[in-house]
Amino acid sequence: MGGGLYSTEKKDFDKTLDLTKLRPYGDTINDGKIQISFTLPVKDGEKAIIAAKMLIERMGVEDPDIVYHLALDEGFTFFIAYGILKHTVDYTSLKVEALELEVMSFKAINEFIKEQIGKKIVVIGATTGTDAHTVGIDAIMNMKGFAGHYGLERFEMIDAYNLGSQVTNEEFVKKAIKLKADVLLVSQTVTQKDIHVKNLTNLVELLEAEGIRDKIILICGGPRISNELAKELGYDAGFGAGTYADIVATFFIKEMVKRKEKVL
Ligand code: B12
Repeated sequence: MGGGLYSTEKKDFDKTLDLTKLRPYGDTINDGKIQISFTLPVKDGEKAIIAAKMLIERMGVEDPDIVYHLALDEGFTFFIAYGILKHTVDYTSLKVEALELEVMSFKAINEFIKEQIGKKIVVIGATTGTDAHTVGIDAIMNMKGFAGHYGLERFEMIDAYNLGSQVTNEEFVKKAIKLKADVLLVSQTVTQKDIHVKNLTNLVELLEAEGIRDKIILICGGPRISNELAKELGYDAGFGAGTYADIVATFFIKEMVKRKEKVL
């Protein structure tokens, strides 16, 4: 019997996973297949498709196939394309600042604070700058919490203040000083034109100018925030999508104790 579309014959596919030459996976290991989508500010049509293919090839993607294009407006076209990525990365050479945490339970966190810290922890959270997204910081702070995980306001040993959104860095720092904050939680969702990087950096500068950066545990979070980026910007940690209050609380209570032990 011949091959055909639904053949169950064994093909001689590449099955070697070489982590020094990591490539995307589509149907089989090392096939490099990816999907890309973007919009071009030109009218939909044959010329736009050719331009899209040329751009994709310049990204290092071979054999581009435009599988969908849609006129968004008179002068804008949206594309979805498949192709084969030529590039590889050496996964074994990567050194990433990943947070390795054994997440504690709600009960264990309260007990740990009572026993190891001996006072209520003051935590202030806000979405800062022009960013209006509140759902992320609310998920971490609000009493009812998120996806079955209580928020920080629910913890007996945490005094949690949620300042809401569009809080200026100046207001945030003022509040931190007034309430003698132990922990600051900053949420950033909008990343257009790297506005989050500028805003997060400005907060660090203000805290340094006030001489309180070292006295505070400074944490940022948001869907496009990684621990790697946070460290780069001068934060103690960064958390992305899928974070819950217990995860971030485990980090800051352990960090507080670590700092206390260093002083002794
Ligand atoms: C709801 C929403 C809005 C609402 C927000 C209402 C509100 N009260 O929050 C409104 C309509 C106001 C809005 C406005 C805008 N939005 Co909007 N919005 C969204 C949407 C649909 C959902 C976001 C959300 O609520 N997620 C749910 C929460 C629970 O998830 P999360 O934020 O990731 O939070 C989790 C983690 O990231 C983490 N986390 C978050 N913060 C923190 C902080 C700390 C300290 C820690 C530890 C963890 C942590 O924990 C959370 C729980 O796990 C997204 C698209 C999407 N589907 O994601 C777009 C989206 C975020 N918005 C977007 C944009 C562009 C805008 C506008 C600029 C649009 C415009 N042109 O006007 C404006 C911005 C206005 C402004 N000044 O900020 C873009 C952002 C693109 C980018 N990367 O910059 C998105 C991705 C949509 C898109 N695909 O284009 N938006």
